[in-house]
This record gives sequence, structure tokens and C-alpha cells, in this order.
Amino acid sequence: MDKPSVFVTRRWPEIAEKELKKYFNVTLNHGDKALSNRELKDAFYNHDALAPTVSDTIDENIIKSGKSGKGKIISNYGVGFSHIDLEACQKYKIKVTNTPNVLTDATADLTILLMLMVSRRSKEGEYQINNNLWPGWSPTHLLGSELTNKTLGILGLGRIGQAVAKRAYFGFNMKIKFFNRTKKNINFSFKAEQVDNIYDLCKSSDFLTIHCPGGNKNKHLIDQDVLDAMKKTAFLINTARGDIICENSLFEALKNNSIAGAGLDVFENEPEINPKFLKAQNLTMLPHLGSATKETRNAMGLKVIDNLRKFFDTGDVIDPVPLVK
Ligand code: 8YV
Repeated sequence: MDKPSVFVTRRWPEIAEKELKKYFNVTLNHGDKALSNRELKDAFYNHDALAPTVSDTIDENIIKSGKSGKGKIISNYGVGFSHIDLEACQKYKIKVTNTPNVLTDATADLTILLMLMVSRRSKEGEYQINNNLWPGWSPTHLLGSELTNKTLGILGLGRIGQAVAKRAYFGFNMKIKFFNRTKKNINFSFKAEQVDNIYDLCKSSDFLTIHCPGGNKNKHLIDQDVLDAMKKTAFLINTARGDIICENSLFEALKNNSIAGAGLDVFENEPEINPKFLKAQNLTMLPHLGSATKETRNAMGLKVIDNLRKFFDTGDVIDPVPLVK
């Protein structure tokens, strides 16, 4: 029997691609550039499975095209799925999977990295070194603020939020507060206080870190009102999805110093960066590197493979994305 066919929209690390080829007829995007809607439509029409990433917008046209051709399953290389039209997947009975767990630690590490970078002013320090502008050591040179003993507010205490909490609690003795739409009655290994609304979280946090999903429900959840509720000395960190923050409001808050700074790994119109952001000294930015380690990116590929193998063997999957919202 022929192996099922899989179209992979972006290149994976070598180990994962090699493994995928053992079980499937694989088509790779050799140019590794984001594909057009037309190309994605053709790809899903001509293959049993599509393995997209966050850089692909999987809209109803693509899903419908798959359904009218060979397409049966979308196995997303990544945990977030706000770039996939789940209602259309529901309508056309297309299964969707993602890659939870394997990227939790890498993303939590990068969150802590951003917290340290922005609060210790690493951007300004590096700029001085690279431009030969370091005036030399002095007791007041580029003073930042510490994580130790501060309060960390977590917006969304899912897998990644909890991994950040552990690092902050055990590594930096931080006090953990969180806001979650649903009540969390889990026994965590760290102490954490759930607050009733986002404003209470802002008022008491020295660092506010975002770990909720992107997409319509949370679009611009961090708006001017929320930013106004934050302490003047607080830092905002986002390693989740760019559209959760209203970028213009954040720029104003940074410009007016109504918050101390921000660390962003994700942006509303990736890979475009809001041009205003480039001028902000108190903003540290990374190009969506949350899960970017060799270990994790291979593990994400292996998770896609496990889901596809199970699907083509049994019709079931390991990591289903719930279609009904
Ligand atoms: C991934 C991410 O690298 O998994 C996610 O949701 O944000 C990233 O860490 C990216 O989404 C790959 O599709």
C-alpha cells in the first residue's frame, strides 16, 4: 500500500524531516519561504495531510480545497493554532492536531530571558559596546531592576504559564499571581494566588507575562486601560501571540514611561515590526524564538509524526485541537 502523503509548509530540522520520510511520502517546501494561499490550497488538495506552521494562515479556502481533494488532516507544527480556521475544519470534518508539552520548557526559558534582558537593560548595554560608547564602569551606570523577590503576574496559567511560574518561584523567589478565565484548583509545586480580574493582576505585578492563546477572543486584551493599570515600574512580557497586545497603546505606554519596559517575542503582523517599536529604548524584541532550540524543534516534528501515524493507522490522534469553541 502507498504511504500517505504529507505536505510540510516550512523546512524542519534534519532529524525530524528524516523521520517523517520513513513513514510518509513527503513534499517539502525547498525554498522555505512562506507559501501563498494558492500554493497552500493546491498542497492540501493534493496531499492527505498538511503540516503548517504559525507563518501560514489556514483559511476556509484552503480547508475546502483539501476536502474536495485528498486532504484529511492538518497537523500543526506548533502549539498555538489561532492561524487555523477551526470553524471551517469543523464544517469540513478536517482533524487538527498540535504539538503541546515539547515546547513548554524552551518557551518558558525564553520568557525568563526577556524578563532579565529588559529589566537589566541589556539592549542599551550591548548598544554601548557595539558602538564604542561605553563610558566605563561607574556606580550609576545603566542601573536596572531585579527579578528576585518581585511579583510576577501571569495571564493564563496553562502549561507554559506554569513552567514560567516554577522558574520564577524557585529560581528568583518571586511571588506568583495569575489571572485565568477558568478557576484553577490544581496543587501546584509553587505557591500562587489567583486574582479575579486582569486589572487586579496589573496593579500588583512587577512583571506581567502573557501566556493565553491568541485569536479573536483575546485580541487586544492588553489595551490602554490594562496598560494604565500597570505599575509605572512594571515590565510587560509577551511570548504568546502578538495580537493579544494593542501595539499602538503599548508604544504610547513605553514612550510616556507609564510602564518601565517590555520584552516581546511575538508581533501582530509577523514578520513585520511596527516601525514605532524600533525607536523604543525600553523595548527588547526577539524574532519569535520561543521554541527555537534544536531539541525542541526536532521534538515538535516528532510529535507531528506521532499524530499523523496514529491518524493513518487508527483514525484517531494523540493531540487533537478541540474544534468546537
Ligand atoms: C512555534 C509557537 O515555533 O508553538 C507555537 O505556538 O508560538 C512557536 O513556538 C511556532 O508556532 C511554529 O508553528
